[in-house]
Amino acid sequence: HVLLSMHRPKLMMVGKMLAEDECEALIESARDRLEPSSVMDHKTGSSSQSTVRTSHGTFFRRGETELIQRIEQRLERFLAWPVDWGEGLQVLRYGLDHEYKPHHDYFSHLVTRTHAGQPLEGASQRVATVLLYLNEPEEGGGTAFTDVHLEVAPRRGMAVFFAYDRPYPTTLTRHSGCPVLAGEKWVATKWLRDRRFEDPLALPHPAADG
Ligand code: PD2
Ligand code: ZN
Repeated sequence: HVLLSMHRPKLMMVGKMLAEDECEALIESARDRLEPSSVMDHKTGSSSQSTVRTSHGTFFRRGETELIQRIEQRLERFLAWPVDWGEGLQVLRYGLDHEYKPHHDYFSHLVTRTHAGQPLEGASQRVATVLLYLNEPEEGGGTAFTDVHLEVAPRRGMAVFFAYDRPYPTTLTRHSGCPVLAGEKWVATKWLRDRRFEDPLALPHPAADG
C-alpha cells in the first residue's frame, strides 16, 4: 500500500504496514517500561535528556517478542534490508506539547570517524529510518520534513520510510516530530544501519559447552 513515493528526499509513505491489533499490542507492551527519551551529543557520542526531544520511550531487543519478530520480518522483506542490519524497535509516546525538534537521524562524522577522518573501527552508520504510527493524536503530532515542507499526518498502521545514503544535509532528510496539541501520539522507530549491527541489548550467547 505505497501511498506516496519521492526521490529527493528518498521517502515513502506506506499504508497498512501494521494491523490495528498489532499497533494496540505494541503500545501495551511498551506502556509500563517507558523512560524519558534522550538525544546523542554529536561531539562526544554520549546520550542525555534534552528539550530537543520530550517524548518517553523504550527500546526492544531485536526479536524480543513474537510480535516484534513478525514486524521485523515484514520490514526485512519490504525493504530488502536484513533484520540484523537494523537497531531494535523503539516505541515512543508523546503527550500534550511533547515534540522532537528538527534533526537528522544519521550520526555526525564527529562520532563515526577519528580525528584523521578514518572510520572508527566497527562503527556503523544509520542510513534509513522507518516510523510506524501506532495511533492517531486528536490534533498535531505530524512528522515534518522541513527541507521540502512536507508534513505527514500520523495514521494508525501507516509507515514512513526515508533513506540518507550519506550523513549530509544534502540528503534533505531533516525532520521533526511536531508537538502534540490534543491527545497523545504513539510511534515506533526503527533505524537501519549500513552493515550488520550488534544489538547492545542482545542476550549473551549461551556458552558453547553449555
Ligand atoms: O515521532 C516522530 O514523528 C519522529 C520525528 C522525528 C520520530 C523521529 N524523528 C525519530 O525517532 O527519529
Ligand atoms: Zn528522527
